[in-house]
Amino acid sequence: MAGLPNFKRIVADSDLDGLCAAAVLKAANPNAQVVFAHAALVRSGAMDSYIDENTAIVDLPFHENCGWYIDHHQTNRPSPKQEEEFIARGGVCHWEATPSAARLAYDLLSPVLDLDHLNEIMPIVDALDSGGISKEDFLADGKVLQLSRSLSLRHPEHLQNVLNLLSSGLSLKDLLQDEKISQHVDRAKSDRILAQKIVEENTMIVDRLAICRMDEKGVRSNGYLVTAWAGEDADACCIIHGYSDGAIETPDRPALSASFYANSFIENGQDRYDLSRLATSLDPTGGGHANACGCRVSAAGIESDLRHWLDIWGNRESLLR
Ligand SMILES: [Mn+2]
Repeated sequence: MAGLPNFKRIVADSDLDGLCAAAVLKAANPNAQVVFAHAALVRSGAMDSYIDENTAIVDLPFHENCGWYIDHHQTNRPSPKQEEEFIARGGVCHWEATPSAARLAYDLLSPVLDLDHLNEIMPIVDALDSGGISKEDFLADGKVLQLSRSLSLRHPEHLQNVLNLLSSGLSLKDLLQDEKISQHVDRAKSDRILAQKIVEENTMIVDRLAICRMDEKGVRSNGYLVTAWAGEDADACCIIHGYSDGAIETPDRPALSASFYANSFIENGQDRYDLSRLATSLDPTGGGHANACGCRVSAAGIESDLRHWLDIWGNRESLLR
């Protein structure tokens, strides 16, 4: 790999984007160990012992101790000073505003590596990670959307299985026919039916913001499920997940968190407001993309945080433009 850094370990986000980015890197170095995480775990320091100069970090917040940083989230981008210091001590930084981190990794490695088996999944990863899924495709809930929802730190063996199959050159079609994979894909399909019901029963629209309370429920939803339900009546949604007695280290009982998503199903819905200002207004470790981001719920609690976010939202034309 001329010009690209060596790495022995990959720390990647545990969604379809992070997994595909890790599959690209692992195709270049099949012996690399892949550790899946999520943004809050990196920001809390819980991943520190996995991160050194031989670690590539993809689709996650910047960490100065890694050797290779690959990401596309606006709020994760190291400052010019951070980047300078990082490079001075031998780090390699690839930050680009690509639709997905997997796309960035693919663009970096496809000149030196045969990645043709990923050609079919890449456009779907891009669309899923940047709000580019059409309402029609979302409602059709195809196998790749189901696969993407099946990926979670709650099922680490499934993450490693999909990763190994993808990085070893299996086509998307063959991957989806694998029996073990199918079981997880089917689980994601039926989970969505349950999540849909919870969204319908626990979402209210306040001032064109759809607020969905999935806390204490053990079910998760992405933004698409809520914005599809809200239709033309909301510009964005806020989803509360987790448990009041949860912790970020326990995937089965996560801490309370809020996710903000623009309504990508309405015209110009994607780039109307910078929602990351909501995600960082109470939690300095919050962030992500302007149209998809998240943060922890503060010690003040859900009701208090929601009032704060709704105050900002009420002034969105001046504060979030
Ligand atoms: Mn991503």
